[in-house]
This record gives sequence, structure tokens and C-alpha cells, in this order.
Amino acid sequence: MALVLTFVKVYFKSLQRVGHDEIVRYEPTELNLDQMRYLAGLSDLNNLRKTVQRIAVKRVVNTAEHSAVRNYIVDYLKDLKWTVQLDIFTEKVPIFGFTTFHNIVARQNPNSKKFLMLGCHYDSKYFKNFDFVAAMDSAVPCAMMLNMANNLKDQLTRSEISLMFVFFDGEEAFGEWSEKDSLYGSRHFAELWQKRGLLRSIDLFVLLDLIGAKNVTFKNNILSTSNLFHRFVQLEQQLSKAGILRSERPIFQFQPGQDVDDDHLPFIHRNVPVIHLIAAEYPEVWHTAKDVEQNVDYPTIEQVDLVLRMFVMEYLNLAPSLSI
Ligand code: 1BN
Ligand code: ZN
Repeated sequence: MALVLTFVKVYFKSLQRVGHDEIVRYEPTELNLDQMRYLAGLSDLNNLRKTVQRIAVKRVVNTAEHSAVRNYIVDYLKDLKWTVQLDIFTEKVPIFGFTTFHNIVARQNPNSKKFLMLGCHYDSKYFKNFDFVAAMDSAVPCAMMLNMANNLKDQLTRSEISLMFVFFDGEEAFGEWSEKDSLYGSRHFAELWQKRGLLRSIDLFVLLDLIGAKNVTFKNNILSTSNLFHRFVQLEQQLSKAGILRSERPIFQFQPGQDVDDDHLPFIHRNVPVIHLIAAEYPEVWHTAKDVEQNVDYPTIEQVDLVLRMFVMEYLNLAPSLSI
């Protein structure tokens, strides 16, 4: 008995972490297998596919197609009764000159004091010589987030910590990737929220990028949130063991990864706890004309989607109560 108690104490202690100069206690309500099965049953693959197809179009910042995708995302979440705001700003960029950007900020319950923030970028990189529709980079992450809001619409009841989505604009460089020419939206948003004293309300930021290839794996890129990344690894193992996943190939791997520049950097620099779910190896089609919806591997994104869904429900302490 003493041994069991020690194990439980050590386990929960390992889940404590420091963020924003204070101890934050990660106290998940761990899901049991019945709850996981129930939540897995909420999948809607047709909706996921439809949403990827809708977003995987050329959407270079400040173009009509880009506005159309933005309106689609905004309307989708407004229809689900989320509170949606735009963070609009103008900057001078290479090639295009003065350019107006729009970050999309959506909160399920804007009155919450704490948020689990999921993020991705919705712009597509400009290429002079071909049409780039950027399915994995990052139409799939955007679609996964929208699909999650839809799948969980009846589950996201009031909780102390609520869900927030940010769809960043201008992640891509217009010319050569550099500190100045990249991450326009996330740099602006992180600075704005810092000025307004709101950054402390972000309990954790999970950034999704480059998802959709069949061979995707995620590694533990950020050591300060290893405990939380480890929960993704455990959840995938539990789902797999229970036969809830179609494949037994582990996507979440608890080995250190080499992190790369992305929209999480402005937040890391301001001490926001971050998990970066980006393909450990860039998809073969990365930044080519082959990054199209037809090359997206749906069984793989379904697996990522299920693990992320369980993580979110645990983090929000929203384990469903199942009556017999
Ligand atoms: C991700 C998707 N990125 C660009 N499109 C960021 C990145 C920058 C990834 C440099 C690798 C290298
Ligand atoms: Zn890119």
C-alpha cells in the first residue's frame, strides 16, 4: 500500500510545472477506457475531410482566397457559438510591401481566467512559380482544430479552464526565412497579449504544424513541458492497447527532438508553456506543389486527432459522465 501511495505521489509531483513565475498544477481528470471509447465515437471523418478540402487552397496573405478561408474559419466557429475576434495589423514585408494581417482568436468561453490554447497558421507560403495550397502546411492542423470544436460541441461545457484557438496569419516568410521575415502574426499577438497583461491566462499552448503525411512522428521538442508531452505518449499507448486506434504505429515518441522556428517562439520567449507538435521529419512534399489534399493520409491524422482529443478533455477536466 505504502508503495502504491509513494508511486501516486511521485507521479502527481512529476506533473507539477513552473510557468509564468508560479507553480501551475496540472491536475488532469484522467479518462478511463469507457470514456475514451465514448469520446472516440464522436469522430466525424467526412467533416474532417470536407474541412481540409475547404482550407487547402492557395491563401497567400492579403488575397481574396485568403480572406475567403478566414471567413470560413470565423463563421465555422461562430456557428458553434464561440466568441471570435480578429487581431488586425499592417507591416511592410519583402516583395509585397505594406501588408495587412489578420490573426483569428476564438474562445469557447471568453470569461474564463485560464485557457488551453491550440494554434496553427492559416496562411500559405507565396511561391512565384507554382500554386502552393499547403495542405499539411497547415490546412490539416486548421481543419483538425475546427473539427475538434465540432466533435466536442456538446462536451465543452463550462470549465474553469477553457479552450482557445488562435489561427495565426503570416507565419511564412515572403522571401528568405529570417527573424524579421516570418512569424508576423504570432510575434504581433504575443506582444499584444503581453502588453495587455493577458499572457498569464494561457496555461499551455499546443502548436500544430506540418501534419498529414503517412510517416509523421512527434518528438519531445521542448524539455520544460516534457511531463505534458509524456501524457500524449501515454494516451496513444492506452488508446492503441484498447484497440481504439486503427494502427499500432506510435506517432508520439518520447525522445528528444530538434525543435525548429515556428509560431511558438514569441511565446516561449515570454515564458508561456508550449508543446510543439510538428512533424519530426518534414513531409516529403514540404513547400512543393505536391502538398495537396490528395496526399493527406487520413488514417494518420485521425490517430493524431484522437490522441489530441483525449489530451484536451483531460486538460480541461471534462471527463464525460457515462450513465449505464
Ligand atoms: C513550418 C511550416 N515552417 C514553415 N512552414 C517553419 C520552419 C521554418 C520549419 C524553417 C523549418 C525550417
Ligand atoms: Zn511552410
